Amino acid sequence: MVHNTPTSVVTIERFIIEQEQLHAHATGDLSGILRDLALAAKMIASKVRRAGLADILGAAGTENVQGEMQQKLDLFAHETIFKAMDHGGRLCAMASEEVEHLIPIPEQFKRGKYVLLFDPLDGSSNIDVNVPVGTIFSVIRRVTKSDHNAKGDHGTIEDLLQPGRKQVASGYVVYGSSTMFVYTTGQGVHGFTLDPSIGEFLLSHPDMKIPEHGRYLSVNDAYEQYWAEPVRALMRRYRGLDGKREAMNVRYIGSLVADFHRNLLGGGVFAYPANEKSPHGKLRLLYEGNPLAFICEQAGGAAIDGEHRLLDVKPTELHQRSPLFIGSKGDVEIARQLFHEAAQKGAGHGQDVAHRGGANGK
Ligand code: P6P
Repeated sequence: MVHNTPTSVVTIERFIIEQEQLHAHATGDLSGILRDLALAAKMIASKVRRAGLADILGAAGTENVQGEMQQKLDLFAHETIFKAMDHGGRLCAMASEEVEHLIPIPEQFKRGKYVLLFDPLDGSSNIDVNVPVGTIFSVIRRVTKSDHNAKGDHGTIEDLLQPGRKQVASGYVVYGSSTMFVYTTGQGVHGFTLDPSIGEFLLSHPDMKIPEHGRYLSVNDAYEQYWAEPVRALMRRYRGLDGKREAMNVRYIGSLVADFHRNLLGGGVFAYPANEKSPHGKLRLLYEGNPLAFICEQAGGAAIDGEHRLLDVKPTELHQRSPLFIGSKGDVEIARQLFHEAAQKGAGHGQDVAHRGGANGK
């Protein structure tokens, strides 16, 4: 007997089209960007999967091959995304963790109404120990006008330096035990798992939500000696040492996308505070913090740089760093309140640097 059950197989292409149809005025440009990013993700995944083989093959010259391979992988991921995105006529500029300045759309291609900012392969130093790595991306509508050129005018740094709340889409790819593509366009967060046997991302995690309070604390406490006292107090709270919260399990693998993804599913907080050695924190606002913050808020979580919502920070530099506390809303709120109380008492907490200006790419 044939069971005419509806196909449970929803590819990312089908899902993107169905989401687009929810918006009467959608032109299909944003859908095209997401589809092209999914293609780039598949190409990067196939290379990342074989990185280990290069290590084995390069056993004689492990260091050289591995070093070149890592560099190649970072640059391969950058080139793959650039070449997947430069000709679609939907972008007017790009920015990448791998490139110091704004990346223009090549002259021969039409320019469009969006900008793309991305970290092509975050955590690539983890590849040689087989720890999951990730790609992170952010899409924002241009603010500069474009009607002086048949192909559309080039985007400017002004189009890139917008607060995270202006994002129209963001997402990440985690190259882990499976490859997942997770994104939002402001209508919830949806996760797709790559089925290598057919080369398609299939909907596996519709409408992802992060628990209000979480199990996991992800922080590198090797920096404890460099943290301001309020940060130390916060970590004592998360560890249940002040009796005001049940202790969280510490899970930290030093790969932002992998740590964030686990906390999105299981609940918890990822924290990379500013410290004496990194007074602006380590993570980049525009193509690491902001895209994950958009995802997190859409999943019911929160993201701050200290006392303030991360998505409200007005960027001043393309590669500026920001402190980051991101995850379960209730747990991030603990951090915000604690920093606010410290600020009220006049005790420095060293976070919120971007709000005081002077945040720089250094
Ligand atoms: P630390 C990887 O190098 C990375 O950029 C992120 O993926 C990760 O969260 C962070 O740095 C780890 O930094 O200082 O704890 O080694």
